[in-house]
Amino acid sequence: MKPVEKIWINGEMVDWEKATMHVLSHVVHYGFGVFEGIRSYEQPDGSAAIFRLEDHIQRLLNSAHILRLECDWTFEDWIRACEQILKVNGLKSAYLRPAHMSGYGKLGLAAIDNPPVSIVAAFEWGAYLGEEGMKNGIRAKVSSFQRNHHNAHMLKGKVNGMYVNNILAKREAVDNGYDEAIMLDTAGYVAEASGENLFVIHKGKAHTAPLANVLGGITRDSCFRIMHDMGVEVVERLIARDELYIADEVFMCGTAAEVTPVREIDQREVGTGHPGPVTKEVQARFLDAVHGKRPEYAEWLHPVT
Ligand code: PPE
Repeated sequence: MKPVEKIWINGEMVDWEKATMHVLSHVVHYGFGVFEGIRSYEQPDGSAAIFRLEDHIQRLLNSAHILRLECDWTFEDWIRACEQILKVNGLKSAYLRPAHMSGYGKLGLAAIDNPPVSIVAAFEWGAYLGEEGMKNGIRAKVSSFQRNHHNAHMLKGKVNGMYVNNILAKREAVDNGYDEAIMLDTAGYVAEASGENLFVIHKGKAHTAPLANVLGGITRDSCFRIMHDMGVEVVERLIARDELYIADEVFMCGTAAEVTPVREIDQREVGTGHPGPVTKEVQARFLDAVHGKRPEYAEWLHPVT
């Protein structure tokens, strides 16, 4: 991570090196906090635009609501903080990381009124699963770690502590020479990847896990719209593990990973072993949309002026 000048903390712009919090902060011990991952992109006129900013901020507030983590910053405050963080740091194409976390005060699970720590950071972050993966597809492994049950972890929230589950899966995959982990839900159906939602293309139709046990990805939602515009039907349904093996195409999508093709799963080639036509078209349209080259998706871009 390449440091930039400032990080927004509780309404102040703080120097990157001084952006610290107490080691006894509640979130450090129990992961009680929520966060977002957002990307901004340089536009053809040289300005910056944030992709689906309002949807990300709404999800941040929803996540806090799920945890009953009080937040004094309004929707508008978060929007302004995201715009400001890009401006003060002179960033255009960046990854933004807002977070709202239970801070320092009391320890113990019962602590409820510790003052929260709210941050928005922004920094450069290239292709999450590698440039090569974006182009030729990645290799994925079905994880031995199950996706947490939706009644154990509240999966509609982007909750800090919940990500231990995802990190276990990711590390296992990387330790075994794969790029990414695919997690099954507690009933054994395909849920999502460690940091992405997943689409299976079979016989011209797209299939993805229903929302109940996955994060409601904003990129997932964007892919729905793109495929609808391409005339590709999208079905939300339970997907069995071996459907991944016989799929024509599989791709992952998320803010960090954007749209990344999957060329191999558990040592089985997916389709031809190369990114397929639907995946390539979704990826191309998505990348054009975020870079302001598709007027029909202009509403997704929040200009930073
Ligand atoms: N599922 C999970 C578990 C997930 O973490 C993400 C985003 C998604 C799906 C896709 O959601 P969306 O970004 O709204 O399309 N993962 C974030 C964290 C990555 C990280 O390593 O940190 C991200 O992509 O920003």
